[in-house]
Amino acid sequence: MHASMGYMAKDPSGRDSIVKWFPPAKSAILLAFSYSGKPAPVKRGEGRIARYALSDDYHGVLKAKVDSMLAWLESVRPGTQGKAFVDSSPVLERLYARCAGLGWVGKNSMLLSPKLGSFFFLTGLAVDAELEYDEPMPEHCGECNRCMKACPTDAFPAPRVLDASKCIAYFTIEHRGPIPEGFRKGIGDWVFGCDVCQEVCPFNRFAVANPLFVRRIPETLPLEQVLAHAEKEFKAVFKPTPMERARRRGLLRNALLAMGNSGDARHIPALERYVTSDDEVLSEQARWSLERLRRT
Ligand code: B12
Ligand code: SF4
Ligand code: SF4
Repeated sequence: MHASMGYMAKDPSGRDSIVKWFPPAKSAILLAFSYSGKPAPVKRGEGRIARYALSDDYHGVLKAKVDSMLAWLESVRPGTQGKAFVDSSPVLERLYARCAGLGWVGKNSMLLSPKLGSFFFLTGLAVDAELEYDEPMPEHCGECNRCMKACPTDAFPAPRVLDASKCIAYFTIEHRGPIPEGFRKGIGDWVFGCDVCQEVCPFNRFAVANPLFVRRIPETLPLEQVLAHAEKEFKAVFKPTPMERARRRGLLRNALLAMGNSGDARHIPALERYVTSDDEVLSEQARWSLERLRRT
C-alpha cells in the first residue's frame, strides 16, 4: 500500500516510536499551520496544483519556527534536549498529532480539526521534558463518507486507510515511470498532487490562508504554460516550491497527461511535438493523450 516509497516500509517500529528516533524524548509538541483558503475556479485547458504546493517550500519555513521554539525552551529550561520533525523524519506525524489532541483522523486519512479543517501542515518537536499530556479528540465524521466517494481513483479500501499505490498525489509527485493506464483518466487535470478528498469535506468550509507561506504559483496554470515552464525554466519557477519534488520530467509527463484529459484540441500541436521525444515515458504519454483527444 506504500507503492514505491520504500522508506515507508523500513523499520516500522521506528516509524511509530518517537523514542527510537530520538531516545531522550519524553514529550512531543505538535503544531498545525494552515496554508490555504478558498480555491480559484478552474477553467478549461488549465492544470490544477494541490494547494500546499503553491508557496515557498514549507520544510524550511516550519523548521525555522520549531527551532525558535526549541531555542526559547532552552532559554527557560537550560539543558533541554530537543529535536524538530518536519515531514521528512520517520515520525508518523498524523498519529502523534491525533494523540496530542490537534484533531481526529478523518475517513480520508487526513488529520482534521473542527476549527481549521485539514488544509494544514503538521510539524513538531520532541523534547526530553515531561510536559502536561493532552487527550486525543473524539472523531466527528459520523455517517459522512463524501471523501471516500469523491476520490477519482478509488484509493480508500476502508475508512482511514489510504492505498498510496492508487493515489493521484503519489502518481503525480513521487512516481517516476509511466503512469499506469487504468489511472490516467481519473487523474483529470491534476498536474501536481490532489485535493479532491479535502475539497469535499464539510469541515474545510472554515479553511484559512496563512501569510506565513509566500505564494509563488497561481492555483491553476494553463497547461501550455506548465509545459513551457517545465521545458525552459523549471528550476527558476518550481525550485522554491514543493513542486520541485516531481522533477522536470515528472511535471512534463503530468502536463502531457492532463492535456489528454482536457478535451481541448488546442493542445494537439504541443502533444505532437512530444510524440517523437527521445524519452520513452514522455513520447508514450503524448501518444496516449493525442489518441484520447482525437477520440473526444
Ligand atoms: C508518505 C506520505 C504521503 C504518501 C501517502 C502514504 C500513506 N499511505 O499515507 C502520499 C504521497 C500519497 C501522500 C499524499 C498526501 N499527503 Co502526505 N505524507 C506522507 C508522509 C511523509 C508519511 C505518511 C505515512 O507514513 N503514512 C503511512 C500511514 C500508515 O501513516 P499515516 O497516514 O500518518 O496514518 C496514521 C494515522 O492516520 C493513524 N490512523 C490510521 N488509521 C486510523 C484509524 C483510527 C481509528 C485512528 C484513531 C488512527 C488511525 O495511524 C496511522 C499510523 O499509525 C507524511 C509526513 C509524516 N512524516 O508523517 C505526509 C503527510 C501525511 N502528508 C500530508 C499531505 C498534506 C498530503 C496531501 C494532502 C498532499 C496533496 N495535496 O497532494 C496528500 C493527501 C492524501 C491523503 N488523503 O492522505 C500532511 C498531512 C497533514 C494533515 N492535515 O493530515 C503530512 C502530515 C505532511 C505534513 N508534515 O504536513 N503523502
Ligand atoms: S488525494 Fe486525491 S487520489 Fe489521493 S486519496 Fe485523496 S482524492 Fe484520492
Ligand atoms: S468528508 Fe466527511 S468522512 Fe471525509 S473526512 Fe470530511 S467529515 Fe470525515
